[in-house]
Amino acid sequence: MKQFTSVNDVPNPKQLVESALALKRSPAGSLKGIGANKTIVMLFFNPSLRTRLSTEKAALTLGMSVIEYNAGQGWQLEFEEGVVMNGEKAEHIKEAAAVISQYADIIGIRTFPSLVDRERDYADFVLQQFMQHATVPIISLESAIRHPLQSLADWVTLEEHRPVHRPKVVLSWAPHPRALPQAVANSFVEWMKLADVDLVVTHPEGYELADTFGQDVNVEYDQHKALAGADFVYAKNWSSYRDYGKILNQDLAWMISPQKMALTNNGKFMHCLPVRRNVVVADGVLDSPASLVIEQANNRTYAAMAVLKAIL
Ligand code: AN0
Ligand code: CP
Repeated sequence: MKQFTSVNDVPNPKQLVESALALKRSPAGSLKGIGANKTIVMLFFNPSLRTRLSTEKAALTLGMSVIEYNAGQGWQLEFEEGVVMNGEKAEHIKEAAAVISQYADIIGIRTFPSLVDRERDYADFVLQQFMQHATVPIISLESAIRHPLQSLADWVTLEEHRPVHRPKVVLSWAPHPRALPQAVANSFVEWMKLADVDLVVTHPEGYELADTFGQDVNVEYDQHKALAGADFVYAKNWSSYRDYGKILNQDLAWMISPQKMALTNNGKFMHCLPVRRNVVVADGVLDSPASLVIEQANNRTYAAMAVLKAIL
């Protein structure tokens, strides 16, 4: 594997899931040789709890060195070609990416979308600029439009809880007070299309995903109908793609409640975290045995280990 920015970079996604599951079972201390004398530099343009800690833990477990940089607080980067740099931007991406490549064997980048400029966000502009100007492999730690490490961990979690029948997996939009990226939802459907599951997406009108992700996906606008018989309920808020970056609906009737979970086939609850309690999901669901959210976060480590190992 040459880089990890979407499922399209993965030669065999199912095999990567199995690799993560195998790494989870590996004896402590047996993996240090894999990343010996290799360094990952992780750039965070935005906050992170899970991605930051789980990827660091994964790298350390493989024997790598880890350098983290709060890029949002560093020199402001210029991305445009041929600019007279006499404004706020102190350094061009050309030098920055080339310099970081001197210190890193792998570069990880977290860069959220603007939610204002749809064209630039959906070109995954910042990630693409790093890919163009870096000389080492790039791992997405969540870009403007995708969160592949999350989706890989989600698939691993689904496999661990897979029923004997082909499972029904429902991705449900849920309310949120702030405008959030579509990245988690985009990636989840992109990966689930390749998993052995029946995927249904439910959301209010106006929250349709971009064609790249939403095409060939079964959408049910009635959340109750969608949840009927679900084996897994994956809740996530995202802002509108159509009315780009806008909040069109804050109706708490879309929150995942114990009553909604009662419509499912003894379904498990999933969310990538961080989650707003009693807005996205009720306490009664999050605190119940049906919730897999902590195991999902745990599996982020094994997902990251599988990806780092495949690239190394
Ligand atoms: C981010 C998002 O929705 O993409 C990160 C999730 C992993 N969530 C928030 O900003 C709350
Ligand atoms: N799920 C996830 O990526 O969480 P963080 O934003 O805390 O990294």
